[in-house]
Amino acid sequence: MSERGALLASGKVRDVYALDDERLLLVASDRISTFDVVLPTPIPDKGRVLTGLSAFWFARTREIVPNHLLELGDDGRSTICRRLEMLPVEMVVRGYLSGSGWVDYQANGEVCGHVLPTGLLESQQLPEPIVTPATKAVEGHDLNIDEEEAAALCGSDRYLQARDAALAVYRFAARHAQERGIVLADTKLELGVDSGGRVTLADEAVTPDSSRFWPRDGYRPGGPQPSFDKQFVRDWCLATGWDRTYPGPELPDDVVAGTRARYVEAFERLTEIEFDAYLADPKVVL
Ligand code: Q0Z
Repeated sequence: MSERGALLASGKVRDVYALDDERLLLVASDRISTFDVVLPTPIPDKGRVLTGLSAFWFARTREIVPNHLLELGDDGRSTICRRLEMLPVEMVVRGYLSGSGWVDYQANGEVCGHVLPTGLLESQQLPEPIVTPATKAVEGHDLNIDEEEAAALCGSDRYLQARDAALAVYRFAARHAQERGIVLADTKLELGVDSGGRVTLADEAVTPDSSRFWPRDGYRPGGPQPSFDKQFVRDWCLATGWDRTYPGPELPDDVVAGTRARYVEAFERLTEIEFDAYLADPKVVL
């Protein structure tokens, strides 16, 4: 992998380049965001943890859903992907009641048109996972929509295929994570359509940046749960008196090291592969 191609899109913590008409290069940085602000201090290897986890899930779910992954880079933080026609909605799969799902449930007992049982607690497991689509807003914040609106935007047949694919990936990953001590509360998946018309999983898959990972030990519904990866850095930032606006505080070495250790622990628990083995040869996750 030598040519990067032209920058196609830039996110808060990663970039996508166009290699040619059929292929993209995704590069994950070590930047970390909290409360929607990118902090000035990177977390070493965070981009590698996320790229490795994503590739791990793509490799393990390829029989369930086709995906865009073509090649994992030797640097451990870049992937070459099949260029797709992306669906205009993100698929959030929720197995637990948290974040905007909890906010919406408290307001009217529904989440994106899914009528839920009464009396559920914050962070409680739902009777069944639900798909709550969202439109991609230009700057960060996504707008939750119901499945009828999503079907209108995607075409109903495509929407139903994408919904089934997203649910299947969530169920696989949530069970895998649960068995390894991590609750996968929810995950945001992006799907597209390949040149043959197949609905295909794209972007990053089931990483801490696109999902809520909670430690299974200490999970207790009835309030918010600590984030497996970011709680440490969030708590430290707030303890400085930071008001959650740009710019965020610079992180001291011990907070950087502690946060890195949590990302690496999530990687190792989920993949059962030593992170050092991934650094030596990223293809071990495939
Ligand atoms: C995903 C994004 C990122 C910023 C474009 N396989 C694909 N085919 C077509 N388009 C995409 C993909 Cl992955 C695509 N994004 C989201 C990724 C930085 C925005 F790394 N943009």
